[in-house]
Amino acid sequence: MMLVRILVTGACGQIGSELVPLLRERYGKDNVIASDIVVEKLKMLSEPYEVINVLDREKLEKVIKEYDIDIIYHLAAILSAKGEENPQLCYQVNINGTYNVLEAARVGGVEKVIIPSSIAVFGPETPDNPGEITILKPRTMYGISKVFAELAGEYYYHKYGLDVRGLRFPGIISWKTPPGGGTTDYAVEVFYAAIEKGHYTYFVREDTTLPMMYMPDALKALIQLMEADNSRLRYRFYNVSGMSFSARELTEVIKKFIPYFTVEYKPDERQKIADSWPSRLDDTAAREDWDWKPDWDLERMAKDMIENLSKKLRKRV
Ligand code: AKB
Repeated sequence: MMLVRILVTGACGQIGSELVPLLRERYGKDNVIASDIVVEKLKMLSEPYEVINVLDREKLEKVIKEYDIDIIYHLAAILSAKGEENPQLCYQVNINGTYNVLEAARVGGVEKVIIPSSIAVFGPETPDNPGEITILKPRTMYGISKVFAELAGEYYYHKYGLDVRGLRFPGIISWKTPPGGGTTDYAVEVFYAAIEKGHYTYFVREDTTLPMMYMPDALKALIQLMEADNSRLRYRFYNVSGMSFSARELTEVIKKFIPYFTVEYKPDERQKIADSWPSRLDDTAAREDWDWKPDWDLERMAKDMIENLSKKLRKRV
């Protein structure tokens, strides 16, 4: 086990709420400091935690110094759909916030910063099944902010030797903490609705096909990339892929487990965002450079989601 002190921003979000307990198991409870803006939610993750708004660079610097932080997982972000409702807020949190984290890390002598990027860095001009080096012309503020995170991360790596790494995540499906404000949220919402009401109205067309990943694979990737030997890394930001499916295919799989489940498709403004993203992505580089391999496919993920969510919601299907 490495002896490190880790700070996690956005610790109460969909990924953070599962990553923090896993990191604490692996590196020791007291070595993983959870941070977020909502103290009530932080209490549920238990100590050590610190209330940090990533717009407050002084606080970031203070916490990094106080705990002698070696590694930061910078998860705090506004997702794509919420970012389109309020691009100004998205700019503030995702671009200024990321800049603050990188600067505080540089000044505080942090060794590594891990930042999730996203398929949102791609745009309509990106060819399908893109690799790492491709056209990055996103049409959302969220996508722009993730391109900023990638380029700024690379800049800090080459200019200051700060070891910034990241993953271009597809939509992440999980049952413990719901995502908030993403375009791919339908792939999580559908499970809640199937179990609670037996019916779901998608906000995308039935042929909408996007890359997705089950949370255990996302957590595995976040830890594996962080621990990877830097000399093997050709890129700072890697594509990772789990599975790709259309909304219709997702419905069909859920029906195998909940035969009475019915759906409607009523695309809204989020359709445009979904249409600007590739339907799958090439993660060959991650497989070659740090031995990435996803464990979950659509059918196993759906079965596991339904089993765990129906227990959580206390609803038999
Ligand atoms: C979103 O839909 O905004 C996120 C993402 C793909 O980054 N889930």
